Amino acid sequence: MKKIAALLLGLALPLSAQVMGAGIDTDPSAMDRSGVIFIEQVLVDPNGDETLEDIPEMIQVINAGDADKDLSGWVLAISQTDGSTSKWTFPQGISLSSGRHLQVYWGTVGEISEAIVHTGPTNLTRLHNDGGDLALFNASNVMEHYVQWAQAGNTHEADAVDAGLWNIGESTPQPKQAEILQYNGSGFSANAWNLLSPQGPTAVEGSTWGAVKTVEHQ
Ligand SMILES: [Ca+2]
Repeated sequence: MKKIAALLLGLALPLSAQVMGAGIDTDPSAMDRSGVIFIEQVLVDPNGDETLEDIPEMIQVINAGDADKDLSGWVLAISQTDGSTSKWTFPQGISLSSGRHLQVYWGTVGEISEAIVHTGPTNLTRLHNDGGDLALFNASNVMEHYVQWAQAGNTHEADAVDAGLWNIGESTPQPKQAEILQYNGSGFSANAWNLLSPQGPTAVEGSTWGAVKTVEHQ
């Protein structure tokens, strides 16, 4: 847990919600996408017995935009092997400041702090160690970000491809125990993700969030 907590770079939970301008893009889904909230890190296979309530998987999101962002009603969803979805909704009133990070502890119990939210004692499916995916949707049910590891063809892949957030058939390597999938900001594909050892040096040196901001969605 301490190692996970040490990864936290900062966060705040202020008040306001500000919707980014839609611009002149003609794609309705892209118009509805904020384009500034990203899945930044995913701990798929934590040390210890992940079926226990005190051994969380972890999903970290970042606000790469210039304004605070209300995440009330946003959704994290993973595909299940039977084609269905297991999802968790961000609580009402949660907001992420510009440049800050929020860690979601998946499947564990705990108090909400400025840095961490726990999904609580739910029936959420754990992140599949052998291969799975994770999608982030905004409150309008528009996919904002996506990652797929170790195997392709998960339920959300097709929608992610349609949204310009993934390439069909791609997946990242399988994360080993305690390794973290880290988004490096270089577009929307498996190549935009590195595997980061919690004990090792960063694998994302040189990544720039500015590169993400300049990507034009389809
Ligand atoms: Ca897992």
